[in-house]
Amino acid sequence: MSTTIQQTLVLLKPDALQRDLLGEIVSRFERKGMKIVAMKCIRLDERMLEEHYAHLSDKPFFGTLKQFMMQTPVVGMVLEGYEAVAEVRKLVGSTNPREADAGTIRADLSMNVPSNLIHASDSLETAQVEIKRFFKDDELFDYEKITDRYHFGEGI
Ligand code: DAT
Ligand code: MG
Repeated sequence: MSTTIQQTLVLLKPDALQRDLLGEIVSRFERKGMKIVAMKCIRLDERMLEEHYAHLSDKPFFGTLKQFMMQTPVVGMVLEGYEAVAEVRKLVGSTNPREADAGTIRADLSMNVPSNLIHASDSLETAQVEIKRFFKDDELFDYEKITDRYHFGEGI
């Protein structure tokens, strides 16, 4: 089976910051073995959110969602690893935390939308667009982790 190294975008939402869960969430990705290739605080504005959540612009909760996302800065991260897009979504869990599988970030640590702690890109195409939306090329770092050497051949 062939696997590919991918990058994906994560945003730690204002509820993660307010509830002091930034470290807990980052730690889950570190323990999983994902590589953090970018990380910074971002103050989202209306324009960025209208682009980022364009697929929800006709929903009745769109205004509330934007207000929620602007309450505090968010923490943006780019994570890298084998099949990173799907792997990160798996660790994050379903949109509604009460329907998410136990063991996921949303199920373990949250109760409701929109305060489900974290955004993660939902496909490789989306990830590429979202990384560019929030990070400049020179904010992404290429480096070797010792664990990179544990993968041989195809890296299954
Ligand atoms: P996801 O974040 O799992 O990719 P999404 O892209 O469908 O889910 O929605 C983006 C965010 O919008 C979601 O994380 C929380 C919020 N949201 C979605 N459905 C909602 C609803 N019915 N009421 C309030 N907020 C909602
Ligand atoms: Mg989404």
